[in-house]
Amino acid sequence: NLTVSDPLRHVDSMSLIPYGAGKIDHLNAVVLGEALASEDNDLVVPSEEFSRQALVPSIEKYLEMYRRSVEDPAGFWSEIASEFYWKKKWGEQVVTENLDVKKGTVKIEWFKSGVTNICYNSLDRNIEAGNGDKIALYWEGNDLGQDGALTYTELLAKVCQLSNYLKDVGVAKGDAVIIYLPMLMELPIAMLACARIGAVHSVVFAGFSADSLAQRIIDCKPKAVITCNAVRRGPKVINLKDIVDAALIQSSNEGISVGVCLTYENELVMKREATKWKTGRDIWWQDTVPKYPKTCEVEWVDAEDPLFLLYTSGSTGKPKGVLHTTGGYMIYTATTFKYAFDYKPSDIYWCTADCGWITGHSYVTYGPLLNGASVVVFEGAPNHPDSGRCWDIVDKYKVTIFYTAPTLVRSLMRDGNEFVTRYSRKSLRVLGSVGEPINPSAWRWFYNVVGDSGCPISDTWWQTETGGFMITPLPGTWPQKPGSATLPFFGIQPAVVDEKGIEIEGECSGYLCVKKSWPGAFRTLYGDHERYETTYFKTFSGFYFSGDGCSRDKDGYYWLTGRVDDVINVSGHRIGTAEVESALVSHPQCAEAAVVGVEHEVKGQGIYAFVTLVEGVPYSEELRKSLILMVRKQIGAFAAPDKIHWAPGLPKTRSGKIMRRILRKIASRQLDELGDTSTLADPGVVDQLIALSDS
Ligand code: 6R9
Repeated sequence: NLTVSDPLRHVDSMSLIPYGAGKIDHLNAVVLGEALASEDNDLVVPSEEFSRQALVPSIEKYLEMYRRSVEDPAGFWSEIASEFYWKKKWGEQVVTENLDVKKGTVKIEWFKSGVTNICYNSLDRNIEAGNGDKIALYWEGNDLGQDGALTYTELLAKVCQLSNYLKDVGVAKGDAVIIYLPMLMELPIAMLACARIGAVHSVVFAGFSADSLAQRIIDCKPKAVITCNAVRRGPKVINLKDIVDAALIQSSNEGISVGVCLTYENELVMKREATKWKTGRDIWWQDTVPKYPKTCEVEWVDAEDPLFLLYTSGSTGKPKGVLHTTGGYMIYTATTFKYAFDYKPSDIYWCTADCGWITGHSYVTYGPLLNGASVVVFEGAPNHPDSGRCWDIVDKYKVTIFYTAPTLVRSLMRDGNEFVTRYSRKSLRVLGSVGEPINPSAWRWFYNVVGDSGCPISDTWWQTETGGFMITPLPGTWPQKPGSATLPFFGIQPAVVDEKGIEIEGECSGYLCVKKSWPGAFRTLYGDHERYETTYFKTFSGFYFSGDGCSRDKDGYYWLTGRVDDVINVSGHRIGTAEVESALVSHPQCAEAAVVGVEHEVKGQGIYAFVTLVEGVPYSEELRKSLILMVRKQIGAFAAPDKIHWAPGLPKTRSGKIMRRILRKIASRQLDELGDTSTLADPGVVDQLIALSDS
C-alpha cells in the first residue's frame, strides 16, 4: 500500500527490501566488511553489525520517517527544529511556498517569525551542553608539522573578537562582507563572526582571479573584505593580497569603494613586510582583532533573514548570487549531516572541500558544528608532499568520516594503492563523495582500497542552490549500488520529467526536478528574483529544475548523469561555458569562441574551446597561450581550457545558432556520431574542423 508520497512507489516488487541487513540472498551482492566489491557485484549490502548501530537501522524505519516528512513536513521539521535554540518560536505557518510561476511569484519561507542565530546554535549551544572543551576545529597546514586546534570555547572566543571588530568598523545586520581566504581556521571563524552579528557573508574561493573577485564585490557591495597576505599551494606561493588590491581598484572604478580590508598575516608563508599596504583601508588582523573582548552579544535574526550569498556559475556569463536564509538552512544542514554520515559524537570528521564552495559552507562549517562535531580543516594540497597525504591526516587525527570529491578519488587511484595501504586508516567508518557522479570503478576503489571494504559510501547529490543533500545513501540503512546516489533524503520529492515537463513514473530517464520546497532551499538570486524564477522554475512549471539529467532504476534508485545545460563540471567545480567564452572573446585577436565539456580521466570533464580568430590573424602557439592566460586572468586558473581548437568557422544553423551538439562530438572524437549536418548554414566547416582536430 504505497502512497504517492512514497519514494519506492516506482518499484514494482519492492525488490530491495528482502536484501536488507543480514538477509542477503541476491547473487550479485556482497556484504559490507565481508568481501571486496567487484565488477560482478551490483549491490553492497550493509552488515548487520553496521545497521544495528546506525541512526536509521533499516529501510522500514527510513520509509516510516520519509513518509512522515512528506505527508506532514511542518510537523516533521518543527520537531527537529525544536532541538535547536530559538529566541522566539516560529509562527503558526511553518512553511509558506509557491513553486508554480503560473500562480504568482515564486516564494519559499520556513519557520518565518522564528528568531534565532546560527552561530549561537553552532557554538554557544554546544558549550552550554557541556562540550566547551571538545575540539571544534583541527587545522592541518600545507606542510607536514603545521597544525593547530581550537576547542568550542576557544573558537567562540575568536569568533566573538572578530564580531566585535566588525561591529566596531561599522558592519551591521544585513551588510555584506566578502571573505577571500584559504583554508585557515580564520575562514570558518570569519563566516561565524558574520553570522553572529547578522552580517551576510559571501565567501569567494581564493582561486578566483582579481576580475572575478571584483565582479562579486561590485554585485554585493560589501562593507568589508577579509583576506590574508599569501598562501602556499603545494610548492607555490600565491600573493592573495595583491589580487584583492587589484579587485578593489577595479571595483572602485565602478563606484564601489570598500572601506576596510582586514588582512590576516599568514606568517608561515610570507612576512608582512613583503605586503603592499594602503593605510587607512588595510588593517592587520593580528594587530587589532585580538584586542577585542572575547564575548559578543548575538544579533537575533528572523529565520528568513539572509545568512549568506554564494556566487555560482550558470549558463549565461554573469555568476548568480545564490541567497540562503538562516532558519531553514540551519535545520537542513544539521539534519542532513547527521543522517547521511550516521554521525555520532565520537566521530572525527574531515571534508576536503574548500569553504569557497557550498560544500565547505554546509559540510565543513555549519552542518558539523551544529552537531557539535570535531572537524578537520586542511589547508594544503592532497598530493603534497606526496599522494599519501590524505591517509597520513586520517591516521594523525583518527578521522572516522571522510568526505571528498570523485576527482580526488580518481587522481589518487591513478597514483597507486601503495600510497594508501602504507597507512592504517583503521579509524574510518563512513566515506562520502560529492561534486559529480562517481564512476563505478572509482567507487569500488574508494570502497575496497581506502575503506578496506568496510565503510559505506555516501554519494551525496545536491547543489549550491539546494543548501544540503537531496539524494543520498544513509549508511547502514539500505544496500548501495556503485555509482548511484540511491534514494531521496527526508522531505525531498524528486520528479523525473520529460522534455514537456510531464512527470514520468517508474523506471525511466529524464530531467531531475523537485516537487515542493525543503528547508535548505535557496530563496532567490541576489538582486534578480526574475532570473531565479526563469532559471529554476519556468523550464518545467510547478517544479524546481536542477539542471541535471538522471535515470531511475527498477529499485527506485537514482543515477545522476550530469548537467543538461551549458555548465561544465571540472573537478567538481561548476563552470559556465558562457563565462569561458566571454573571457576568450575579450582577447583582441579572438573573434568568436564556443566552449564544450569533454570527458577527462581525472577531472571528470575538461574544457575544450573552439576559437575563431579576427580576420588575418594567424594561429600560433603564442596566441594559444595568451588565450588561456585570458581565462586564467578573468576567472581563475581552475577554469583554464585544456584544449584550444582553432576553427576557421563554427558550425551554425541558418539562424546563426552554434550547434554545440556537433562541437561536442568533434571534441570527443566521436566522428561517426555527428548526426545530421545538413541544416547547417555551411556544412563544409565540419570537415574543416575535423581536419584541424590535431593541430
Ligand atoms: C554540492 C555541489 C552542483 C552540480 C549538480 C550536479 C553535480 C554534485 C553530485 C553531482 C552527481 C553527485 N553533482 N554532487 N552529480 N552525483 N553526488 O557540488 O554543488 O557546485 O553547486 O554543483 O554538481 O551536476 O548540479 P555545486
